[in-house]
Amino acid sequence: MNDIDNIKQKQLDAYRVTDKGEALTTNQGLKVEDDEHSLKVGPRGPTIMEDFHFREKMTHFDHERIPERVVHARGFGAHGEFELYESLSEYTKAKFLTDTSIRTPLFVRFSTVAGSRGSSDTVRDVRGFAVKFYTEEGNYDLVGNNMPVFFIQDAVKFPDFIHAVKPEPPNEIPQASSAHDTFWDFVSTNTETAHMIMWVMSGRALPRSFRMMEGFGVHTFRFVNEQGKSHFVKFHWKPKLGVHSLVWDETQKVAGKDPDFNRRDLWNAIEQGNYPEFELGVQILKEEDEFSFDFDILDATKLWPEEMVPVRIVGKMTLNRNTDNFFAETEQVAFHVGHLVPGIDFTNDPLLQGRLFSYTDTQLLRLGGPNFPEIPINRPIAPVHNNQRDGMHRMTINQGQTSYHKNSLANNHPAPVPTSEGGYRHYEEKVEGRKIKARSNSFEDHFSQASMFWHSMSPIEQSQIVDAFRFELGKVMSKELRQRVVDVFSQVAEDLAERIADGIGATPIKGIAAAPTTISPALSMMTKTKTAVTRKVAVMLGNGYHTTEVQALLKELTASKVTAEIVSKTLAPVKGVDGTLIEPQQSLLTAASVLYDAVYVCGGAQGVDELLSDVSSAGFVREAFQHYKTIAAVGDGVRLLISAGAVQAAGEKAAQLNGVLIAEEQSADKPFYKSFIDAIAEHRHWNRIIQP
Ligand code: HDD
Repeated sequence: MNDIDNIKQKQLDAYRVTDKGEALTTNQGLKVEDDEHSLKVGPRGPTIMEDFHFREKMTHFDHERIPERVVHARGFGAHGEFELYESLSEYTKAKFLTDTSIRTPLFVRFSTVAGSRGSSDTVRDVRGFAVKFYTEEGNYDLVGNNMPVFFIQDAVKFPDFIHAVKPEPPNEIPQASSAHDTFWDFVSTNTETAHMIMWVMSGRALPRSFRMMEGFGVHTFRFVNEQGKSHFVKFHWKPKLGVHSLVWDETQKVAGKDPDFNRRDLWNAIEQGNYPEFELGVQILKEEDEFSFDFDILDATKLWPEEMVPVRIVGKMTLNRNTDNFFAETEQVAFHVGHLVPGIDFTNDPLLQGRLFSYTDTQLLRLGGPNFPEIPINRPIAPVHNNQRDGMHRMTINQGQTSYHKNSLANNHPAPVPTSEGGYRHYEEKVEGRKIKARSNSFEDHFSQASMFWHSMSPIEQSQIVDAFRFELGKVMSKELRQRVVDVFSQVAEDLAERIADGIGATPIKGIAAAPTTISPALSMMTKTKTAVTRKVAVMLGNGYHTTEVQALLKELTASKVTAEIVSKTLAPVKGVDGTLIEPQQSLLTAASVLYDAVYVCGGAQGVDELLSDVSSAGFVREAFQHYKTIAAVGDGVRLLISAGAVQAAGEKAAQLNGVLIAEEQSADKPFYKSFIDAIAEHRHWNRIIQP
């Protein structure tokens, strides 16, 4: 479907305004003559209140900010659409999941959780993955994360958990980081966090790109079909580009070099027409199987191993349009886990139930009153008619005398609709019990799935997890607290606890670790799709570069949808051997290898000397090497690799095994470029530096 045909885009068109070629006016439409000076008594005299343009402009400015989200403050949105591969009518009557001819418009907002609005993109954190489907039956919001489990089991603990992870009260330090005492204090005193902590200490918390992370609805939801039969369901998003992470050292450097790294990546991909795609997957369970597992399916700290309950791929989301205005769309969008359509319902997961209160409540404050569903980005494409009236910022001009139900003056309209005609009816689950402040015993096992996660990781992923614990706990001031955390994770896996303890001067407890429930290869990022598509290469060159080599390289990269940027010593045009000029996009000053997936050093003695004359060129390559990235060099370019320590003068061959490719000038040909692109597809060459 073309963007123009998209019904939500048409609706938004009614609100889109361009100022191109227009006269400057006040909010009353009055044309403004002077926007340079306030009205004064003489050029050096006092300003006069009569200056309505000044007052209006200043007042609006003074009120331009709204409260940031209490969590997920930093986010980035995009428009897209959803197509269904196969009907799920056996399980649900939701129209957008049963009619394969429908393309459902949607809006996505990715986010970090702990940081403020202006914090950096690449911090260690969970990523929010919220999707608003504008379906014909009303808005359906799938408000998930990039991890399939959560820190706590009951929503009443959410404010405590967030207080613990947010910066500490005396000084609001540290920003956007869990590496501090209160967070780890919470973890050590609330052991239900153990499984989620394993995810947060892994590369899943450092996504290379929003386009390369999975999404999860986390809770167990309910599908209800036309016959009223119910199944349990978990939702998954699977990125077409695979699941890939940055390495820790890289994330910290990127945070300084480009705090908007993930935002920019998504924006550019969409601008370039490389539309990110995520497939929707569902895990479905019969109601009868509710108690067939050694965990409780209502416990949000547990996942359903994909090897036990396969993920069925049923459709695809494509993100194909950037926002026109960040504030109007991304900042004002309001998701709610309780926005459902017929065919989808809740379960009694106590985390989910509690979320149902929080979202509207917080949005009333953030968006200034009860009428935020009327903000263009939040409006459903389905018609809205009810007896809700008035309040701050009401946009709709409701006509007619009645605003109540039941009425006789308006023939009892707007009228409720029977379920056979689309009226939402809650699933009639039978529930019995005493009112009690308690948690089911079936939620008591906090460690088996944490252990499963640990034992399902590859050795490199395990090392990264250990390093993450060592870093985070290394920032914890209280020694006692560090030890308490080691005590807790001694219950997850003995080798994990030992390795953490080794790094922070603590002592593991032996013999108390949980046996993993199962091993789930699907949890490892190493098992995911690999492709070079949309990866970014720094092509380093200087004057005297070989024109044919660079042209052939760029052609091959473009053909494989790999993005390239020319990096030179300065931004001045660079001359090739045959006099061809090329404009570098970046200089050694503006670029850094952490912003690229791979580095290619072109041949040509003069150009390489020029690069080498700037000491940062060797650092550029060295950093790419340390971050396991693909590096290639041709002819004299190899000298730069040697000075970076990426190859030894005599050890060139061995290095080739580890994603470092070198070639003589005459053999820089199509097969060489292909090997380079294949190596980029590997994402990283983890075997380059063997970690303990
Ligand atoms: Fe939440 C925002 C995801 C538990 C309370 N949450 C928020 C967003 C996402 C999630 C993606 C950002 C939406 C956006 O981009 O605007 N939250 C989750 C997931 C959870 C979860 C996957 C567990 C499975 N959340 C959770 C609990 C509570 C909240 C238990 C409270 C009881 N969440 C909120 C909130 C936020 C929010 C305070 C902040 C801003 C907003 O809602 O609109 O209401």
